[in-house]
Amino acid sequence: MEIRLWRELLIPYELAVKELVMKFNQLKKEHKEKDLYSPIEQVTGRVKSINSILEKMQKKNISWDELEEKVEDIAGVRIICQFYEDIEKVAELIRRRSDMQVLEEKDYVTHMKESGYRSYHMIILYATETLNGRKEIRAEIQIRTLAMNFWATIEHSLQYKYKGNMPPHLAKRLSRAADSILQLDAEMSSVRNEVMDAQNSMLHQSNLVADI
Ligand code: 0O2
Repeated sequence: MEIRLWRELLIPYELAVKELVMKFNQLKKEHKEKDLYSPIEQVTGRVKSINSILEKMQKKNISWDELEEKVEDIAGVRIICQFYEDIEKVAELIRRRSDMQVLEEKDYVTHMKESGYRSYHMIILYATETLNGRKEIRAEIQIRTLAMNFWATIEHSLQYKYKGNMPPHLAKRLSRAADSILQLDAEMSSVRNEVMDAQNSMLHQSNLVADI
């Protein structure tokens, strides 16, 4: 496909990523303004590169007609949480929204992938409005803890380096590291209430200073 046509195709996806990142950051801000603990710590987004889209189409035998239905992560948003329990809170916030419709949920948090990957994925339908009018697109939202994100980032770089042929000794180490991440999240959860109290009182104080 010509580059001009790719650009045209990707316009609503670029818009969706920008809007979704802005909306989730706004949710984080709203929690803070109301002196509430925010289950959202950080939000990032990206539009999948053309090369990556082509690779996925090849790997999964996806035709051009099926592209927008079957490559569900052309628009991708990642929501990072501090604690394990926050993941479900964020998922529930998304389920209750009227501006996005959840099509599918993939729970790799309780059902870890063989690699050791943990994350909660939601595929949503999201309406965009461009010069060409209204278009509903699919987007993938990945929700994970800071610790899960640490693991996934390192593993992703290694996957990239070894192009899917990860040496077994490395895969084993990563699998052990994934167990440690699980333990770390559990330990952190046990101090969650203390941390939430501390953050709420810090927020309250900074809001008081801002009011002066
Ligand atoms: P990117 O943009 O480089 O992150 P797939 O397993 O990818 O063929 P599917 O069914 O399309 O299949 O999606 P899945 O498994 O729900 O999730 C796809 C995305 O989740 C990946 O996107 C990664 O971002 C992330 N992911 C899934 N498994 C792993 C894993 O083992 N390690 C890491 N680090 N991330 C994973 P892409 O396509 O890889 O693209």
